[in-house]
Amino acid sequence: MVEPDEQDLVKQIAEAVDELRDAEALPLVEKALSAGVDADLILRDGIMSGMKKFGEKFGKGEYFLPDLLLGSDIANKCIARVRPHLQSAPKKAGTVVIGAVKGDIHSIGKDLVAMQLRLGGFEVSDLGIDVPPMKFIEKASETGSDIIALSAFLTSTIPYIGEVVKYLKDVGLREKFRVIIGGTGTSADYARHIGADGWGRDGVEAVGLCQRLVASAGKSV
Ligand code: B12
Repeated sequence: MVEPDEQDLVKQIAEAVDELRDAEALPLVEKALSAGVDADLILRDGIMSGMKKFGEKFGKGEYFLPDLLLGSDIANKCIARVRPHLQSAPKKAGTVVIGAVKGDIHSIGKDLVAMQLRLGGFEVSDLGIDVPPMKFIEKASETGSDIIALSAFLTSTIPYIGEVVKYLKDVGLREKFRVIIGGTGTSADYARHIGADGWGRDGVEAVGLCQRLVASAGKSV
């Protein structure tokens, strides 16, 4: 049960992130943590909700690139502050290599997915942004990963997801790793179309998807 005061604080965090109020967002997060508000709630209904709203404003032409950069910076600082307080799962659920595909520098959503997978008990190797297709395969082989998770946002970078699947086939490793995808502009249909094993809307879906894929390893999904 969330108290009205707590709900109000979380709403204020979402508004401060959305309205790019740099000086206020982090102190509000700290205030909420001190007041005992659940860190997962602060992340989901506060910071992430604010990020979603400023993303929509950019889409509508109400915000411009410098606003996005500032918003990302504010959100990242807030996320870093709540991260140690988030609930984490105790045992190893599987191993994932994640990154944003070649040419793509969108990191915020990918970082959130990586964080939620870690909280879900997965061991995650985060290759960062602008990752060439073979790098994913090399890292997955080196770490004996179960899953390769690809993040892409741009019309010009989404095709690199398909490149990873193609290279996996070329080097005879397609059956060894499951491939999941996500990011604005991708979809479950697109995942099927390029022969990936799944698509996730957000970090929560990514955790469920990875759990199912690890559980079904060796069987067709
Ligand atoms: C912030 C942002 C930026 C920031 C990124 C900062 C950073 N460090 O990440 C900056 C300013 C750098 C940027 C740059 C550009 N951007 Co931009 N950006 C955005 C914006 C507004 C929000 C993205 C975001 O962070 N959202 C918040 C997070 C929490 O959500 P998310 O990213 O969607 O991630 C969630 C899910 O997608 C999913 N997910 C993400 N990855 C994965 C991976 C897996 C495996 C799974 C399962 C799930 C998953 O889970 C995440 C967590 O919930 C989007 C608009 C949008 N609606 O997506 C445009 C958007 C993606 N950008 C766009 C564009 C055009 C650009 C630029 C080309 C602009 C320019 N003219 O320079 C450049 C390209 C840079 C490059 N080479 O990559 C377009 C893409 C259009 C297209 N079809 O190509 C968009 C859609 C905006 C628009 N409506 O026009 N951008």
